Amino acid sequence: MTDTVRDQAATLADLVDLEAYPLDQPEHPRRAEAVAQAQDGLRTVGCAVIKDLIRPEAVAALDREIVERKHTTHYSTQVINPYFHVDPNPEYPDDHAVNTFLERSSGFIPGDSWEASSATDVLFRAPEMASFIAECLEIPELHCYADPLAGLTANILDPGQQFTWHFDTNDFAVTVLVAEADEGGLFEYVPGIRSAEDEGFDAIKAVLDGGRAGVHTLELRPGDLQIFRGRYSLHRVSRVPSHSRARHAAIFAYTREPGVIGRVERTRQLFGRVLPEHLAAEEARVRSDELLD
Ligand SMILES: O=C(O)CCC(=O)C(=O)O
Ligand SMILES: [Fe+2]
Repeated sequence: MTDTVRDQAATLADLVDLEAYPLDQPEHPRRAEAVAQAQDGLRTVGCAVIKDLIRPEAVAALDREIVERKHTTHYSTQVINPYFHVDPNPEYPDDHAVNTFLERSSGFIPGDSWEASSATDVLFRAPEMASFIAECLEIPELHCYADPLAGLTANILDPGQQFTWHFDTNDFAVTVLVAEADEGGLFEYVPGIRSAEDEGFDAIKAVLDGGRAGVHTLELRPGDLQIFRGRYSLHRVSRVPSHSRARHAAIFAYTREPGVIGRVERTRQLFGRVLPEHLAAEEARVRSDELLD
């Protein structure tokens, strides 16, 4: 099995525990049960965890792929507000959420580091994964995020690093924890702290200042799949202490519409470069809401 994953393109059956989660059988009751549980989590707290979806041998293969590509990680230490802005905004008071900046010191392995036959890419692009996740999110269909850098990534938190409180620009994110820290590196979130109509600045500020009201800490183990609505839920990965192992998470981005590409400025911030696709998409972009980012 390990050799299969390493030497030739893996199949869904090599990667996913199809016995427990028959993603390849749309009518199977065990799949329906997993979908129902995930829908419940997503409706109530904007988060679902599908425990042990990835087979243990496959988790090892995914981590090997991350370790092999770790030299391509774009690390950046920045002091950001929850909207990924780095500069103060004079329209708001100094003690406002918009003008509260915290350290983000993780790195991303970009999508173009994985070739099409890699286990990570096969898992990301499996149609059974996209349709399962779409059902969990109760949306008609999903497409792999077409961004060549941000579609498939790994989030790397080396010892000493943290990914501070922020919102995602995508409505939801899909994460597979691949290697956990010995300590820290915990995913924490505040469900629905803002909405498309309400910025929720006061509640956000309280969390940035260390308040714990509404904060959930997720129990996530390697091989678990997390589906998370990060557009409206403030979230972070807590600091990995300097004496711990690194934390590695594969992040799969899917979009409702095909052909979506990320913003130029954000791409440069996260990956240190942009591709021609990003510049072209910037021209054509249509905003979907009026939120700050
Ligand atoms: O590494 C994770 O679990 C998620 C990190 C995150 O929130 C992000 O990449 O936007
Ligand atoms: Fe995020």
